[in-house]
Amino acid sequence: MNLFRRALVATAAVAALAGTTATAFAQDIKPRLIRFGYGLNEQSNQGRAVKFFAAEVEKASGGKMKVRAIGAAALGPDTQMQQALIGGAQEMMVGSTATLVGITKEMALWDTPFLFNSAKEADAVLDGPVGQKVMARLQDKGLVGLTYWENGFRNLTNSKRPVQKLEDMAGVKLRVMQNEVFLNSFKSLGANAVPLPFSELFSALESRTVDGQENPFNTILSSKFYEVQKYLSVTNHVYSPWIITVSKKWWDGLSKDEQKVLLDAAAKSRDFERKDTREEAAKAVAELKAKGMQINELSPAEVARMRDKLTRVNAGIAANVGMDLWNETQAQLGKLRGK
Ligand code: 2Q2
Repeated sequence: MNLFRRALVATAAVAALAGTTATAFAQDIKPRLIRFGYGLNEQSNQGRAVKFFAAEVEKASGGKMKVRAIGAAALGPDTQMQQALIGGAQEMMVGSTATLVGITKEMALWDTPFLFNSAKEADAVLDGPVGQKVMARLQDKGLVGLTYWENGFRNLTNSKRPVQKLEDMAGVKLRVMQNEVFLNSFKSLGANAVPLPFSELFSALESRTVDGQENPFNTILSSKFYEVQKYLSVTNHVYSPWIITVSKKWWDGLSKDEQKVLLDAAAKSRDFERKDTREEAAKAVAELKAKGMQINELSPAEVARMRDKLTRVNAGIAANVGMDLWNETQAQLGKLRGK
């Protein structure tokens, strides 16, 4: 074998070994810089999953598509990043579906109190026809949704008193996410609900501008809310998804191969993120206790009272998202529950 042939054989062997890289060469992929913003810090479940996504994109594109991950709301709170995506000034982000309600009203479906009884139900509905339909509605507004991640079941913290019964919520100044469903839900529980972007939450709690907030265990831990909140009540009052979105302006200029790289990486990141989040959540209560939080469960009777008050907002949500979507969701949940 001459030197040239030997080199060729060696190259082919390397290419075969690095399967993904070899295909990337044959694909229609240009060098791309993707500014990917998110609101939590790098050490959070959100930060870890963005990092995973970035690595997948680089690998699958043979290093041509680079994701610059920008966390801790350095590009602004969710609502600001959404506008940057719509205008084409930023390529991608991950954030709360709740902050998208002002853009796509169907997103309010996910804010329905006690909609899901388990993460398994959430996965089935979000990844199924209903979740995909809601996601598709973003396209008319200049956004492309790729996948849902788990933010998680939300629990209540505050610095005033342990919330053990409905009446304990009275007068608690509670930060809520910026939409009508959250505002109405917590007003109906008797709290003094104040909408605030997540990026302003820690300092609002620290300065006692607000007494409390609600978020999954993971976020209470990663955002160090335990430093400024004493009481945690395990309410699991709603399941929050996160959603990866892309600027449609930018997306439409990508080749099919480039879009596929992003879709595949998003699907992989979803599985990584949900697993990682669930593992962390399972250990979080013990950690939060160790950090000094006083944690209480609610009695089944109190959960029922809260549920009763909260589900009074359901009719309004159903009307807003549309009865067809609402009924389809309920039908799927009925099936999942074997009814
Ligand atoms: O309470 C919140 O706002 C959080 O649950 C969200 O995770 C937050 O808005 C993130 O979307 C920030 O990127």
